[in-house]
Amino acid sequence: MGTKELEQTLVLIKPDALKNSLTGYVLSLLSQFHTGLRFAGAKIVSVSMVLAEEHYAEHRGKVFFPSLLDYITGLLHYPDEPWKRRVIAIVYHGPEAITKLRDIAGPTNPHIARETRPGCIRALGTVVPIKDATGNVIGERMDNLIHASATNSEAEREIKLWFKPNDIPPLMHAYPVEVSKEHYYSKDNKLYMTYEPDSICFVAPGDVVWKSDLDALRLLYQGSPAPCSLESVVAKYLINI
Ligand code: 3AN
Repeated sequence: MGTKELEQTLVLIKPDALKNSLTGYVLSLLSQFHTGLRFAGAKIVSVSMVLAEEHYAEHRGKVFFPSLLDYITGLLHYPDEPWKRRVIAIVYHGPEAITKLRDIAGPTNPHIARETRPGCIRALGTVVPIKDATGNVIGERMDNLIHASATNSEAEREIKLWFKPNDIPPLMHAYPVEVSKEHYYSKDNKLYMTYEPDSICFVAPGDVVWKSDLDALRLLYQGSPAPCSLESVVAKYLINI
């Protein structure tokens, strides 16, 4: 898979869309009738800081990064109601899924979306000033309702970050999987293959795992450089735990 005909893409319906009750509207714009795309996976996610940081890793260090994390984890829209802090994560599958979803989402900045693409989803978003501790405006945050993967490689990284293979019907798997023969445990961001007190077992023998994750775990366990971090592998196993 990964060809234009059988692409997959990750969509996140973000906390501002949930708060403004736009979920149904967004889902109907993305329906098979309108896009020709099918659901491959869907889940309601309470986004942890680790998952947020991994998802937005490319923006680490930027002035808007802390605010972006507070936004995607739902802290900003539901400061006093933690149970409402959710994101709807969906994998869409079908021809030119990435381009179609980016097109319906529209430009990143809602102001630009309104000027250049009225009718796109992000035209309904807002831009919020980011202030420092003394109240000076130091940047802006874009509350743009929806995330859609930008490229094929981003889609692969993001789908594997948010979804386990078992969250997606086997016949719709876009990436190779492997059955683990080993246990893998995590504690304080360290990897173990035998139980340590207070560690979490995130992969057990018989579990179906993305092959690239198992390859990364083997390298990380040997202390070798791996193409992704331990956090990015573990994050999906800790979703909603
Ligand atoms: P997109 O979501 O359109 O792919 P990315 O991946 O560059 O855009 O950015 C991810 C998110 O980070 C955006 N959805 C937006 O919320 C935020 N963001 C990106 N660039 C900026 C910026 N220059 N100022 C503030 N927030 C930004």
